[in-house]
Amino acid sequence: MIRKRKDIVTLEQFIIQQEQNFPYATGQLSKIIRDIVLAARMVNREVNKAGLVDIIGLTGDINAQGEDVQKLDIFANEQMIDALFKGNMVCAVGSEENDDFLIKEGSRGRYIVLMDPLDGSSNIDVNVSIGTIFSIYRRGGLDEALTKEDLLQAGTRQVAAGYILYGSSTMLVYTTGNGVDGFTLDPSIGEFLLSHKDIRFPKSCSIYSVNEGNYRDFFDGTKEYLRYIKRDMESPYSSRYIGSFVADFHRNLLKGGIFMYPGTHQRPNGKLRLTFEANPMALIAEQAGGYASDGRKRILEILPEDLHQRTPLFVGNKEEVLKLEEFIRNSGYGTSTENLND
Ligand code: P6P
Repeated sequence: MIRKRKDIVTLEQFIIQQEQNFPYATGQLSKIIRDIVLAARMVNREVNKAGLVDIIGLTGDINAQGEDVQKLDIFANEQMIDALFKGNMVCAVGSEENDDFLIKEGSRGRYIVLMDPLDGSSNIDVNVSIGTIFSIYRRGGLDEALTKEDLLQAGTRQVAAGYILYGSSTMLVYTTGNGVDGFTLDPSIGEFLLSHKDIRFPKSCSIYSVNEGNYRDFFDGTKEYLRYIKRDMESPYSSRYIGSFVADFHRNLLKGGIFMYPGTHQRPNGKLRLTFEANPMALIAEQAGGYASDGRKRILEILPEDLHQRTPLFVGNKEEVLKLEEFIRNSGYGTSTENLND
């Protein structure tokens, strides 16, 4: 069906409509979203031709996580930082690719952006979808120097969060606290068009996403939950795991599902980062009627101690995540005392 002109809403038009609906909005947040989208267009161009030019492959560097850094990681990180600081709205950026915060000296910008510039990058050279994840916070007073309390805020303090998925199509999904909306890039006109208005998790949860290769190392509660959802039943769950968080999360958001990156005996805090991955996706999940937990408590209420802090993550349909919490509660959460989220 050819969509009539009136049905086509660009991201720009949507932002203007939103600002009209919320008169108190200063438009600064929208400007940051635009800056992020500019960087995403540059990343998208390189991702789409990654197989053709010498931009795939490792730089030989190791990032703050001790992971090999792919060239597109660096490119995405640089594009995002450049667009955000040139936009003048942002005074500090925390990135999975940088050990510490990047502070724009003397900036009057009111906002702080935390991001994973290219999540799932280990999948780049096998052509699996990857993504950019971002969180936006507001700083405290403009006159005081930036403090640790400005830079490391609980997820409930996010004023916006979103991701760009570089997949079969390129999508932007974000929230400013008034629901979740999705935009698909039309490459023929270079515009992100509103394609998924007011996204909500489906009522039923039929998908679970977890790397079962780690099963033997899971804590009892996680194992018992997995046994529970695999029991004989009329409508069994499907197991879907891409190994690229943005792609797994996005599919579950649209089709209904629970994503799990549990803590294990080897890695009690799991693998995903609280600030760059768990918090933004937790806000999006809750805004879409879902929920995100570390297995015992709401992700958004965890006060980060460290920019690169990891957390166990269970996110998706609210009832499903609450059920998982019940299994963990009844079986006792891992024995580790190393969990930073205590
Ligand atoms: P594993 C990709 O490296 C990533 O950070 C996430 O995108 C993904 O969900 C996870 O790691 C996959 O980790 O240990 O299952 O390969």
